Amino acid sequence: MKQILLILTALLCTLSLRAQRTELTISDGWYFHQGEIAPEKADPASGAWTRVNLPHTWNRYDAFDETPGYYRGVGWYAYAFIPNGQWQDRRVILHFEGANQVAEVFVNGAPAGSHTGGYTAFNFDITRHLEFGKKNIIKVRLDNKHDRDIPPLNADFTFYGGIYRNVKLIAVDPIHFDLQNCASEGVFVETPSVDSARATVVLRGDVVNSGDATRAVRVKAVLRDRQGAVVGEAAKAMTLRGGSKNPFRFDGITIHQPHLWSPETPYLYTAELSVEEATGAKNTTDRIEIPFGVRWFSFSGDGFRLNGRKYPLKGTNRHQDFAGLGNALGDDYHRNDYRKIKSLGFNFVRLAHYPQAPEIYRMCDELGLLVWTEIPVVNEVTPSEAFTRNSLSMMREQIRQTCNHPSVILYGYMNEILIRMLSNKRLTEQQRQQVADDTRALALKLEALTKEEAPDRNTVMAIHYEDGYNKYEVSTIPDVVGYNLYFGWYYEQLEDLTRYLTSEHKRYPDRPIIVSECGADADLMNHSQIPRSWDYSEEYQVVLHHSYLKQFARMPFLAGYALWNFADFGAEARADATPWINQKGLVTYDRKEKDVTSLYRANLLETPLVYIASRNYTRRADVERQPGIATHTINVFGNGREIELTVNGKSLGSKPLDGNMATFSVPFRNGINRLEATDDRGMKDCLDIDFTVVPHSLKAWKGNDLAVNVGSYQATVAPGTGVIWIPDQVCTQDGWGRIGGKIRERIDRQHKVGISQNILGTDCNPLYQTFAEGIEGYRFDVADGTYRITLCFVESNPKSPTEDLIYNLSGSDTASVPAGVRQFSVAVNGRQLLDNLNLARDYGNLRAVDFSTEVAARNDSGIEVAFTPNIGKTTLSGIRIERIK
Ligand code: GCB
Repeated sequence: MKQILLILTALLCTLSLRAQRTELTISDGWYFHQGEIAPEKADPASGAWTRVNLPHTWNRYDAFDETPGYYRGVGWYAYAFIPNGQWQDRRVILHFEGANQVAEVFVNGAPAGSHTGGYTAFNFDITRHLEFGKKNIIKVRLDNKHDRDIPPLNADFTFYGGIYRNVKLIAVDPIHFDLQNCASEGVFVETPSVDSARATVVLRGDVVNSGDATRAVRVKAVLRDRQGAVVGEAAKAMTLRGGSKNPFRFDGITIHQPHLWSPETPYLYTAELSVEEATGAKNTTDRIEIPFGVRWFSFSGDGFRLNGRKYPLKGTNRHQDFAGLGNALGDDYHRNDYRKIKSLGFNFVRLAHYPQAPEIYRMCDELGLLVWTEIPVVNEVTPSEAFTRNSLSMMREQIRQTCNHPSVILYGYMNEILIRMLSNKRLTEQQRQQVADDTRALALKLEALTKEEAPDRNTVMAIHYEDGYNKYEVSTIPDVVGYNLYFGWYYEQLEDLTRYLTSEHKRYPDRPIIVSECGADADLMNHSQIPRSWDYSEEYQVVLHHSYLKQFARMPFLAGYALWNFADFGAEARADATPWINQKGLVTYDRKEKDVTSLYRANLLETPLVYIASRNYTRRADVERQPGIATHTINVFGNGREIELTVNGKSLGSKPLDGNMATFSVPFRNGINRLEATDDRGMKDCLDIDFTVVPHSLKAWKGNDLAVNVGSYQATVAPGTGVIWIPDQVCTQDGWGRIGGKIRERIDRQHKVGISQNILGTDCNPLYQTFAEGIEGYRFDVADGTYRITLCFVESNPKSPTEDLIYNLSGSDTASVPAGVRQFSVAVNGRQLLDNLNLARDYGNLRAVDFSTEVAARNDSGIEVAFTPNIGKTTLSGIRIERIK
């Protein structure tokens, strides 16, 4: 009897399980065709399609090649499958976690639905189109072309096209929780009142009966704690007519003495919701589990409070792409990022500038990271009905898809939305007012919608350093104002941060203020002993963040900060040290740590830490300052009080950690130098630095490779080869250096040296982006011997024709050389090496051009390179000598 009962129970369980939801991720073996597809090629097997796996973007490569722009247009996807025979009497939903940006979906040729917006999930009930027992084809026509009615219009990130997130088939009983409420979970968990004694939980949603017959059901909710113990329950009987959708709501389930969710204790309860048939076998027709958290928070002019205590938000922004993959990242990549963010000690993330993958919100709940999530309305709005409609629907989708997550506290709807208008000097005041009015009108609608949809969250927008937001009353609309501030980078000095924020706080004492962005670009190849803005060095990035962190600590009225950015990210229009990416990441595009990462560790973590910075610069070269010794600055980060540093066992003394950092001037000798840092608690770190000390007088030089980054005050370590191009210098007596010529210093972007453009034909932009123009000579007083000398050039004159134009020129005679282009000759030790070199004519603008030759230094001649101009000014970007014998 007992056995029969067991078998019966097992059977009932299987039956009821079979009746419940099945989710199947369908990522592999899709077909893809870039562009519109001709009718004769419509069959994915026609050969016009390639096989791809999802996540996929068609801009994986072209957003990173040397041709400006990337494909923005149509792409077709197809997926062939035989539907699971057990799904015959079920509803089948096709669910996309995200596809950029307009999707039209067809099943077996019939339209199944369309969706606008590249960053939120959407789904369609495809049941009626399915044919069981045979092959079915899903096709998706996706379009990422620029569209004035779809946000984002323009922004500093790449708008990759493709189905770049997961796609799922979901099979459910005809009686189920609504899956088509903006592709959300269809059930919403709210905690309208929480304190440490009790939490009130509200559950609401809709049950759908997509069958024909009327059915009687019971909707049940069970709340469980982490151990599985029941902490609340509710149930409701409902009669569902065929083809109807029926709302339910459980008010006032109370959890006593709740475990509060916070980044330190991310405690999650589970709400189990089920629909059961009220008659017959009482099958469970649908069942979902929603993790939820219990916490309360508030923003004021005095900062942020979580669960009743002041809680400064310490966070980072994060984009969703990765080197070599574009934005087509599997969930593991996302998980790795968020684990890393958490491990650095942050408690807050801003998902700039769009909603991100669902797995991310889940991770943030679980890891304990507070979240600001926003829709991609960036830089400007289009005053059209369609733009407004699209923005509102993105916000509605974002909220419904993410509001069950306790981690989410802020819904954002605009980033630097007046930047185009405020920076356009040609606009009249009337035109400006018009733009501001249009923007305000949209902001007010988004604000109202967000308040209606998510009354228990706060609204936010991020503005830039411009009083226009106050003047035109745009910043007065959201609950919280995020300030994207780049003092000491795009403008003014580092310390102006405090001046400005303090004055904003004085003007608007009730305004909750977050620093929503701050940062500096840095490339692992650039290293500077005199770090300054726009040098892309790891060292300046440290200077900036160090200063900001100290300043934040002195402004307790701030709700917090989110630095820009966790990782470098694709920004196709940029051409900095490494082109096509924004390099303000703490980690590189492929997630290597920059120095600054550990400054944050030291600042945020309580576990004792000592860290000698410059892990990416352990092979160095420089000129001696005293015989045999070159002096470089070394930063040590830590969270103790004091650091002692030794080099090769010799103490350089102790220094207090100021803002988690102590800076030492370290005398390096040729070869391996062992650095050891010890703090007042006995915590240690050590690092070996392999230093090549170049003697002042090259006669005594024992090395065999001396490479100089001409026109630059910083060192560049070439990626790949590791060649160290040391800073340039003016020629010294008995030494080496530049004769004549001028370094291009720009004063628009602070004090940047050189140009900010991509250089073709090299992976080492910084070598070519700096140069000496009008240079007369370069001298190395080396000992007699045979050397290889390499000269590096680039044509940087913006007036030079592009390559295409060049090939239209009639000939190479000087008469046809366009104005503004240079032509010069180069001789090495009296022998003419380059005769009338014309970079623009022969190689085009902004292309790296190297020449090398052997040169003999005899009878104390050293090596002397002479530049003679014929047209315009001479130029030189890099010079290198290698000893052959
Ligand atoms: C900003 C923008 C962000 C950019 C960043 C930068 O203010 O909001 O999208 O990437 O500056 O690096 O310039």
